[in-house]
Amino acid sequence: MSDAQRPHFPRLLVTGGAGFIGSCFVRDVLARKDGTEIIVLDKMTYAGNRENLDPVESDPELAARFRFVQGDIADAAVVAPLVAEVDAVVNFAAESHVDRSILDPEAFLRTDVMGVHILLEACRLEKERALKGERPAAPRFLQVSTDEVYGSVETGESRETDGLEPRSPYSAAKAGGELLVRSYFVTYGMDVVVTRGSNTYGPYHHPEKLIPLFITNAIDDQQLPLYGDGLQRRDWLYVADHAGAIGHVLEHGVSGETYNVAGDNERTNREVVTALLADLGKPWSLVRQVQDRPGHDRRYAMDSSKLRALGWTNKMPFEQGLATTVDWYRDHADWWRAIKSGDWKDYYNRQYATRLATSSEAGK
Ligand code: NAD
Ligand code: TDX
Repeated sequence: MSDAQRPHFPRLLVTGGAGFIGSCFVRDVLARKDGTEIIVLDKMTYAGNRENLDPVESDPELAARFRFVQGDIADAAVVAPLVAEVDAVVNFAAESHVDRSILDPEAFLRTDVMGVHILLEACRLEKERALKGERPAAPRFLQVSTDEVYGSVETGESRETDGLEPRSPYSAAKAGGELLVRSYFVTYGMDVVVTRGSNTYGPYHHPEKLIPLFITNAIDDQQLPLYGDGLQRRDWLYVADHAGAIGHVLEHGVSGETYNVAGDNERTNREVVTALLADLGKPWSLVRQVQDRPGHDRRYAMDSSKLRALGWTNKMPFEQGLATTVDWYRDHADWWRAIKSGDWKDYYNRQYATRLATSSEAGK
């Protein structure tokens, strides 16, 4: 392997690595076979799923460079010794669902703000150890953030220098987390980078989010609860592209900088639903117009020329990525049926029972 191909950070702590995007990052980085070793720290909330890491754990070569630890990023006693072992921390761990943040905000503050604080403190301790010569360098810290911190963007595209105007408990907590990260760069001179990704979709996506919920409901001929007029706009980013961008920023990002990761696939929710129903061969009559999400952000859109200038490009066109995703859910019914059982029913009823009972035809 040439020096150019050798990773700068060969030992990684990946927090939230049993979730949707984190597990894709772990699978893809280990599959590069460049010698990188990964420890995953994951609390295994309802969103964590060990099966997402099966492709790693069932391959002896990949498994030899992988370790799984169940624990909370907000628990300093768990976090500190793990951070001491690695060259970089990539923080995917979060409560990540806007609707759950509206039902129950507190868990979001604990993980998305306090958890980030605990991780940063552990990195700061390691920086002090590096200064004393007890380790070669301080760890790099990469915070995985979101386009939602910009708030609803009616026109144009958000740039990294724009102000943050989060509007849900989820996005407010994520904004708090990344502002803390920035403060550790300014105050303690720590090596930190932040990514802000667009709405991500693809295989292993928990079925509480729009695309996997609607695909799996439609497979079972269940109703599809479309919030409000369905004309909200999102920019869709394929999960492997998002994970690749995070890897790129980890390797090449300038310390203290933030990078937008856009998919450049802006669609209304109606357009997304139309496309996935066509892929599934299911009728629009499944769609119900239901009560809107409170404070629903109308549109997200970002300019990611800063990341492109760093050498990253987005590969997956939306229609192709969506068709691949639909096929994956068709082929992996055991994976999502296991999630859509047990506690899922309580959540689903809390979120949708009244909405569906008072819904109307969505009209095409
Ligand atoms: P996810 O909900 O699928 O996974 C989150 C993972 O974090 C789960 O495995 C969960 O068990 C773990 N976790 C939660 N709390 C934890 C804690 N206190 N300690 C340790 N582990 C904990 O989320 P995702 O969609 O994969 O998102 C990953 C990250 O990317 C999040 O930070 C999210 O804010 C960000 N993001 C997501 C999207 C998206 O569209 N999904 C877009 C932009 C940014
Ligand atoms: O049942 C639904 N009906 C519906 O109309 C659901 C679950 C969603 N929607 C709408 C709301 C949004 O306009 O679909 C759009 C997408 O909703 P989500 O999948 O819940 O995603 P969003 O709220 O946009 O947030 C996502 O993208 C940014 C992720 O969940 C965040 O973690 C990420 O930061």
